Amino acid sequence: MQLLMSGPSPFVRKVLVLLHETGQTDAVGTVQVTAAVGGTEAQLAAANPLGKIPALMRDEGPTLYDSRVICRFFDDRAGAGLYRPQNTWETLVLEATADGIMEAAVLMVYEIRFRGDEGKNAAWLEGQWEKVARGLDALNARWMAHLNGPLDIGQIGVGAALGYLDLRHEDRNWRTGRNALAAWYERFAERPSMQATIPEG
Ligand SMILES: N[C@@H](CCC(=O)N[C@@H](CS)C(=O)NCC(=O)O)C(=O)O
Repeated sequence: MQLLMSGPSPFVRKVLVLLHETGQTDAVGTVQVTAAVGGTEAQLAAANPLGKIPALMRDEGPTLYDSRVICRFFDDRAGAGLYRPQNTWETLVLEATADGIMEAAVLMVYEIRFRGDEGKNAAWLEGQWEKVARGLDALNARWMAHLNGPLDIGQIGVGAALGYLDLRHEDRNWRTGRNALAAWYERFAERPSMQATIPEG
């Protein structure tokens, strides 16, 4: 199997962390591709019509895309139980919250990349950051018991999202006023799976 990816993507990191946590890194090769709005590589466009990473080309069966689908596939493959069979809906909402934070944070990067500092729409950027901030507030206020429980895909998503904020939005100081979440991330970031997947670039 081949995972189409690019280093800094938080959605890719979710998959990579899950692969480490479930002992499946040897089952997958990685292919670096350019995933850019308006500049999608042909290989990626052929694998995923949406032109987004991650995409997983399998030896048998069609290509899988969207990190949620790929994570679920590898969880199932390993019988890892990272979707908490006893608490699936809560776990999926936590994963969706993490994904939403990533989406807004990635869109902010695209806005600046495409329009530049001169042309960027400040109100739109702030609107995206409000989504991030509200998501972080919810995590800090309501999700700490879940985050401190047994490892699951929701925690992996939150770890990838916070790592991306440190990489691309350090100036926003997401830790301020969110002590519980910040303390949780300090510990979570020490996991070997997180250390092995620190994004670059
Ligand atoms: N919902 C998707 C989002 C993936 C996504 O937005 N990936 C970004 C990179 S971080 C991408 O490929 N962007 C290129 C584009 O939108 O054309 C997932 O969970 O995999």
